[in-house]
Amino acid sequence: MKFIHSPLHSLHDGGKELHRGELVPCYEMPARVDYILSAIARAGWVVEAPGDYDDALLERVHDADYIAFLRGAHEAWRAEGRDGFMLPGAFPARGMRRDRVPAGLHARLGYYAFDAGSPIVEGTWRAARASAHCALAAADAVLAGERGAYALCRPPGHHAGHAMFGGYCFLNNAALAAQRLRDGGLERVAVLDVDYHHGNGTQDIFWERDDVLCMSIHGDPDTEYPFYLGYADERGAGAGEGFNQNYPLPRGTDWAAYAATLDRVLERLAAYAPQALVVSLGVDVFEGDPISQFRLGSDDFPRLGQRIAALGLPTVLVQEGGYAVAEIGDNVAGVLSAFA
Ligand code: Q9C
Ligand code: ZN
Repeated sequence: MKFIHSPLHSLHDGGKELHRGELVPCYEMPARVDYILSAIARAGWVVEAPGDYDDALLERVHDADYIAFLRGAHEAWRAEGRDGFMLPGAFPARGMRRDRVPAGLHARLGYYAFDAGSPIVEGTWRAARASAHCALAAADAVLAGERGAYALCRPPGHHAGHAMFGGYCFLNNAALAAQRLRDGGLERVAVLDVDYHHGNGTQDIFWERDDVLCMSIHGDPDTEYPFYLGYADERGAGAGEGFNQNYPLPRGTDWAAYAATLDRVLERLAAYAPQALVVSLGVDVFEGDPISQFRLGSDDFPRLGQRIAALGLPTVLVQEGGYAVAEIGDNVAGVLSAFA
């Protein structure tokens, strides 16, 4: 098993997010990685840095103009005489134009964002790029024959769509890993998203495709972020019909109820007979998570890992959410212990 991490993640720091009408320090903070690294070290596992990858690879999954926007956004912000974190304040809602990308910086910011909770700072692009490289390197390790590889990605990725950012995510690391596995010659890849929040970005990217099965178990979007996607009747379109599957669960779901759904999901996933698996590993399903509402205990994470590992598939695990910072390391290591 390989463990991939880049210290460049810490360049993405210092922002505030709009949370229930108030600007608060970001829940998605660099210290999350420190706790995960400590738990990895305690387990005796060794972390490696990813290699460098050409930006053109990001366009296997994302829109070229969107990538160019992310790359240049903060520099343009500073060129306008501003500094610090960028947050959008206006979005193209129903009835408004989404068929043209406006010219102005603030207009483009709102066009590509879907919330005001995902600030861009000076180092965001470099951190997001390094995070994507971790996922690509983990996919490469699995292509080279590793049974498992863990990408300690930060910022996370599963909310980032083909041409949109939000939910603390800018580049979709899990989607990039899945695409890398496809480009490496595997014909069928499955993505299993166990983060508390629906993986709307991954769904968006693979919506019309049958070569990447997307399954997500998450808090019911009727009350949980991202609210406007993640319902059970979203099943994909065209060739992708039936290859997107959502399993929303109510607030307060505990391990017993979660495991019953998980078993059903794993059975359907196995029936697809994928040649590799990508896990969007959010541990914000933890009972102590400050922004989430499931009730999994720390003892449940090894159980979660064991059930996924029992599929026996070559597996890339990609870090997504988890905001109970003091416990995040043990919870992640609990899942990984089933693979390592
Ligand atoms: N401040 C992940 O777990 N928060 N993202 C909604 C706005 C957004 C979570 C309230 C939560 C995003 C990767
Ligand atoms: Zn989450």
